[in-house]
Amino acid sequence: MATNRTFTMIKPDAVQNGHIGNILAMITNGGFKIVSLKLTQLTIADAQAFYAVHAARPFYGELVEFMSRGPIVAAILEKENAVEDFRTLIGATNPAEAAEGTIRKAYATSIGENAVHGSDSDENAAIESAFHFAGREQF
Ligand code: RTP
Ligand code: MG
Repeated sequence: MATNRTFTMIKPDAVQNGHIGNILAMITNGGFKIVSLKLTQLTIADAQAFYAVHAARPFYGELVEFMSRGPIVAAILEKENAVEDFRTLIGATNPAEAAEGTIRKAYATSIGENAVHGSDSDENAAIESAFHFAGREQF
């Protein structure tokens, strides 16, 4: 499998709860190289656009409010089989179903406030990376 990239956010709950350092450690210990990294905050319009695929879902309004309520960490990660391996490292959307050793098992507090995002395809990883990082910020 060729080395490729995925995109992640440490969500406002995990930033607010002081977990940035521990989550970045789990990411690098999991074999991912950080190739872009920033602390930033989504506006409501940013969060609406980022999660537009979920616009018809009942939790959309809550999700947009949550994702824009405080700072996040955005990062681009590189590893062989990055998208799939990172989804494994973060664990199930609902922390009650997340496996031991996953980031969500350790740091998510609910299905909505679940500590981290991971892209679900190579195509979305590229779109989401471009949403957050200019070309000169991608190393
Ligand atoms: P993400 O996109 O953030 O990595 O999460 P995911 O793929 O595991 O889950 P997805 O279905 O894409 O949902 C996006 C985010 O919406 C919130 N959510 N809330 N209240 C609910 O039932 C509910 N379901 C989903 C979560 O923050 C989820 O990560
Ligand atoms: Mg998703």
